[in-house]
Amino acid sequence: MDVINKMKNIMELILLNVIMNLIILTKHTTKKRITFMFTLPDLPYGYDAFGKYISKNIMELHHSKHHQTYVDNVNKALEKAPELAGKSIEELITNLDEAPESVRSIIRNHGGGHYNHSLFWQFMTPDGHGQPNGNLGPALNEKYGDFQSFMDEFGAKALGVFGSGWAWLMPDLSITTTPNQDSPIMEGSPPPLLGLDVWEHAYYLDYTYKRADYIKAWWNVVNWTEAEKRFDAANSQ
Ligand code: MN3
Repeated sequence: MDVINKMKNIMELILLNVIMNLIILTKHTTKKRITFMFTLPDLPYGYDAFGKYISKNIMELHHSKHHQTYVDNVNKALEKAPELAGKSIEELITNLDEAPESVRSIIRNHGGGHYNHSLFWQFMTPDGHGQPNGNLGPALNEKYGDFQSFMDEFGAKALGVFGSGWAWLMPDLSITTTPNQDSPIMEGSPPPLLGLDVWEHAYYLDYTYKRADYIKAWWNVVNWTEAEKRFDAANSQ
């Protein structure tokens, strides 16, 4: 009888141990998954940084609501496809065929939105100096004749995006556009030097339907230092 009771006690202890370990393991895994979630990046300037060019109202909504929604939705998609956890946003949107079909279009649209907007905030600065210097300025002049001609062509392409999308300056200095939240990197292109969000949410409160006026104003806040840095990095590879 004593032996049986002792055995029972030992079995109970072992069982308790297994349960405790399972709890610790579950907690650990949950914690690990959360660290892979995407977060809204802070802006490197205040919502009111762009004064008359892009209002505080637009900046606040665009960052804290629109961009936040992209982040939240791509995180929700990853909860449904835990096998994708730990991948960078670039890895996710350049390997869309690896995502389960049930979350693929969410990752394309909202993952693309998170990637594009994370870049877009860096492409602007309250300390814009109007034109690129360094290596990029002369390279643009060589390709387009002069800086004004480059701006005209970029502006025309941005204006020509039907519906919602983006205009991009690529490392080879070509100008391209994408619909919705697609990024050039989805098609295997290198990351852009510069990009302009021409979704209505980016300008309608300030410019209503006048996208051309928004594009014209945007040149005043372009972060050419960032574009130059990206141009030099692309050329040193
Ligand atoms: Mn936007």
